[in-house]
Amino acid sequence: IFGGRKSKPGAHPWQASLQVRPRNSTQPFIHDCGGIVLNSCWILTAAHCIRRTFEMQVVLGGVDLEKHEAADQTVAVETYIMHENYTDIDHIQYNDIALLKLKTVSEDGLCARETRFVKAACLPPGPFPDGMECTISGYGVTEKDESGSSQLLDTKVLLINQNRCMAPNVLGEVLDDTMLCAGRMQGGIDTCQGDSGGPLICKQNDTHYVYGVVSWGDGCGKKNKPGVYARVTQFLDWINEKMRST
Ligand code: 4AZ
Repeated sequence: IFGGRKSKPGAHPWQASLQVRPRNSTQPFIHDCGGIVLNSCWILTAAHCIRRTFEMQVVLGGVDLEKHEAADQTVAVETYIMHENYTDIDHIQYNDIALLKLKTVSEDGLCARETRFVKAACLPPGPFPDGMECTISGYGVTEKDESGSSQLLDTKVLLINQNRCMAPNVLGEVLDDTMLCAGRMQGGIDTCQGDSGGPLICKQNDTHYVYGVVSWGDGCGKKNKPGVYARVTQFLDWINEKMRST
């Protein structure tokens, strides 16, 4: 996160750290991407975060990857479902969305336990207006640290009109309707590498909706280069169908 500040415990209870290690290894897991809690056993993330040859786990509840916190819940990933139409064309991510099914830890069929520090974000009921202020969070690269932040950081961004974002001096015609832009046109406030798969959350009537999934950008925090997010409202049927039938 560029232009962020340290998140308070429990401020983003849907935030996941998606961590990986080579299969059949005993190496420590390392943070690779963000994710978003949809319910006890399902995490929404970016398709480009799926590492087919790696073992994956998610860590929920904490705000510091280097500390063992009482609120931490570490849950293994059972399977992943990538969007069938996901493609990367010259680093532009189309249909950049995936689901992680977590392993059950108990006979009640639950995976993560809901607490004050671990909670689901809601799926959005429909589009939100351009200019709305929403929140990004993550452990990714910052303006001060190219290796990312062990502390969860957050900041506020604005939803940017699609046609404005498709202007030639902004991101251009490469955008499609599976994407949305959010950020600050003046620069300095943005997601970056390591935040991918994490949440763009918009609050309406005290409910927190996952409106975007951190996907890609032209660098980080640059003037006239807002961040690009998978547009969750385009994937509601896909998400509900996969969670229902898997
Ligand atoms: C990345 O490399 C990445 N500024 C994620 C988000 C943004 C840029 C790059 C948006 O995963």
